Amino acid sequence: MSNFKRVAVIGLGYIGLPTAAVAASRGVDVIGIDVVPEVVDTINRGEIHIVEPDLDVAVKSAVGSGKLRATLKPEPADVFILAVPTPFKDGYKPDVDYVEAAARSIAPVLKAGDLVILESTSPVGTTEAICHWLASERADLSFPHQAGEDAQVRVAHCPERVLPGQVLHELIANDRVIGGMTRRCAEAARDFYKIFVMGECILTDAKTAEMAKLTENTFRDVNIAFANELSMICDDLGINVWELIALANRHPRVKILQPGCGVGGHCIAVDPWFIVDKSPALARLTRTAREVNDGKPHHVMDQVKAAAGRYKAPVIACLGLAFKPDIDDLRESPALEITKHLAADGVGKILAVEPNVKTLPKKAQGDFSLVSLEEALAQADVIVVLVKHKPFIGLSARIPAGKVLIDVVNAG
Ligand code: SAJ
Repeated sequence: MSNFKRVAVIGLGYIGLPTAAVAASRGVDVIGIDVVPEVVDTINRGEIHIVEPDLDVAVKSAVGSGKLRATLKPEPADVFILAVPTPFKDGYKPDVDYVEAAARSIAPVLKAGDLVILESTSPVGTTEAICHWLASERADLSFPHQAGEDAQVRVAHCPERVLPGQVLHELIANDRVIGGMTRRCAEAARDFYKIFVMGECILTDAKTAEMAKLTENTFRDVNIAFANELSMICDDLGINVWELIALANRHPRVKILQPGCGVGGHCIAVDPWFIVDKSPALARLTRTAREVNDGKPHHVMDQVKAAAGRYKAPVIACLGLAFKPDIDDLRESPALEITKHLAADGVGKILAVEPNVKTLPKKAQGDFSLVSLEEALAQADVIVVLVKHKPFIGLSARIPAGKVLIDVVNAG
């Protein structure tokens, strides 16, 4: 190991914090940098501010051993990992402002020999933009876009690919795509990841690595869109989409994904827009898939409204608010949006059930109440299963006669 004695991780969120903790567990001195004082304080107490299995133990031990320390201001290090959010702005334009701010924030402490790695999922060209931003701050140092292999600072992109809920395992086990601004930039980044990655590290250029990450999530989005489109066609034709998909998947070369109430989270519903933004005329399928998936919640709402119309003062139970099964993450959740909209549209009295959440954060609140599953089943006229959480599986047998069940996720 050890040209990499000190690592600075910029952005202590869902990716940065686990990465910092895992690197620290391998004996590297890690400084975690975040702009939010409460986040820094929480971590320095050995605690965490996000929900991810086993992360609490990893951070506690990393901080306890003195290998991980959080701070608000960048300090000198040998490797800098940028792991800040890349959301989109109005009009689905990628917002790389956090990346730019993070890059500029480390510029004052950079020195010859350092390695800068972008982990944030980013539009094609962002790694090169980082070189330009750094060069504009530090005319005394040379960067790969100017000096190629002779650059004093190396820059690479290594997109994170971990699945929320399995981050600590996937961080170590997954293969990594490493795109260097030059070959040696990629090799330096590989040497760093080899400290804790057991998967294979595959080297390429920065642009290809950027596009590879966007491609992975877009592949998922397009395939889920096909499943969602099928579900809407089947509703129209009176065909059971679950049976249909199970039958089609008996073909050795067919593997259709599962329809749902829409696509949520901060990755799959966002990243395809980065491709559309760069190549609007060519990315037709990618754009359409996004539109199909974003249209699915409206289809579900129409189904619920039609069912509720049969009752005078309908009570509707929405089962599941999280963005996918068996997690408590409510951000960018189509199930939550559907529940909020049904309540705001006055479709009836709305009850919500979310077994993974005790109280709703302010942002998630709406004109509905959070109740237990038993209460919801007893009170509601229309029961709509939006997320396939474990407690909802096999629910149809428990629905009292005379009530309508809309099972969007094949809870069964
Ligand atoms: N979904 C369906 N049908 C399916 C599969 C998923 O409707 O058959 C929905 C889910 O309910 C959810 C959304 O899609 O709303 C996304 O869920 P997910 O579990 O497919 O993925 P994410 O967003 O949690 O994580 C993805 C992962 N990417 C891929 O699997 C290609 C993860 O590896 C990435 O690291 C992560 O995005 C990221 O950070 O980009």
